[in-house]
Amino acid sequence: MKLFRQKKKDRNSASPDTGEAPTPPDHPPPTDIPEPAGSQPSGVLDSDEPHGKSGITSAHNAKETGRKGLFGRLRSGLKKTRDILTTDIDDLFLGKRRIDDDMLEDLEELLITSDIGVQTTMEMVEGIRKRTRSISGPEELKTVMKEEVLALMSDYQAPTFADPLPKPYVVMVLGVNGVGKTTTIGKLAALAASEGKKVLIAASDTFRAAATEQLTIWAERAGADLVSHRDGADPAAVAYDGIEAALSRKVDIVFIDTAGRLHTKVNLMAELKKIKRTITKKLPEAPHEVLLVLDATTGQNALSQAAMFNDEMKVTAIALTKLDGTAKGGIVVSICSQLKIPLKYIGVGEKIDDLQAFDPEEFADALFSPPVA
Ligand SMILES: Nc1nc2c(ncn2[C@@H]2O[C@H](COP(=O)(O)OP(=O)(O)OP(=O)(O)O)[C@@H](O)[C@H]2O)c(=O)[nH]1
Ligand SMILES: [Mg+2]
Repeated sequence: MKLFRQKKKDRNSASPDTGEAPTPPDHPPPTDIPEPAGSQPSGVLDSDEPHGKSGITSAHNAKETGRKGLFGRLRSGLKKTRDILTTDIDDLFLGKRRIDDDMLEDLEELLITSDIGVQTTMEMVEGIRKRTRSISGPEELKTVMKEEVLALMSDYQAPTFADPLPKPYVVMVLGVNGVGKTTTIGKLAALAASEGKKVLIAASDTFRAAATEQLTIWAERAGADLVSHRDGADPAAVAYDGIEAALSRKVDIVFIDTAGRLHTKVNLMAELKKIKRTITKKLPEAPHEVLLVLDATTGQNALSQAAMFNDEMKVTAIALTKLDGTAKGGIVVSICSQLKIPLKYIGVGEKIDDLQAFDPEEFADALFSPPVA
């Protein structure tokens, strides 16, 4: 299994049109970059994984240990969301044996609190309503909910492999400021490097002061080359130079970091398009992946960000960050069921190995599994 794969077909057609552009969350530029947990990333989901689906391969030997570790991190990251979906469901049944309308209403509220979203919640509750006869206690309800969640996420279709990948394989990374673009690039670069890929990062966020310094640290940590210009330089020129360097150095994968905010949204979109046009001049089929980074803690706002970027930039994949510690993990179900863009990666922490390939079954397991004794 490989980290970077191509899509089977273009599933990037429709996305909900929400009109107004969302306001980017304000966040101060990160000054303190968390230390990696180990000297090497430990991302592991290999061909022997139980679900046999998407996978991030690692050069590590301790596959099983790593897998358990990753699942554990996913599970603990989702604790707040799981508490809503499981503990609170136990409470719903207090003094009752059967599901009634009041209980379904309370359930709706719980699901919306977890940021599954109104539309997705309605679909899910409808599915549960049809099956109430077979539910006579909280555990059965959780089982049914897990099945409903999985059914809603079934739109997700793991991309198929195209080996060998085009070389260089160019991933342009987008998202509003503070969502975790640079961090995700650092994590992905480290994973790709651990698979033996030669990686180069182009520092095309020349807008925010210190963005290049932050990326330099991540590149060093990941063992990747970096192409950068001075602050305020033309981001498209940096990307162009990055592709040129990648071609001459025989690089396998290029990540292009971009700004999350310019003076206006119009400026930002114009700049992103210019970067795309410019790299196409050097490499006509690039970018091979337009990866949108979304922050799970922004909840439903993430969906409108996806619509906005997709309209302008034709997003081909999503990375969802900050699933650790949020009570809004239900957004994953919304993203999978409402967007026609594959959710490929999830971020479960700030460290270099806190990134996983998204697997719907594993996610549903982590969301509904009972506490470990
Ligand atoms: N808890 C948690 N924090 C994360 C995760 N991913 C990123 N962060 C943190 O989010 C903050 C912003 O991350 P950046 O990678 O700088 O975000 P960015 O999108 O590049 O931001 P701009 O360059 O300002 O647009 C940093 O403090 C990161 O450590 C994650 O999966 N979990
Ligand atoms: Mg950044």
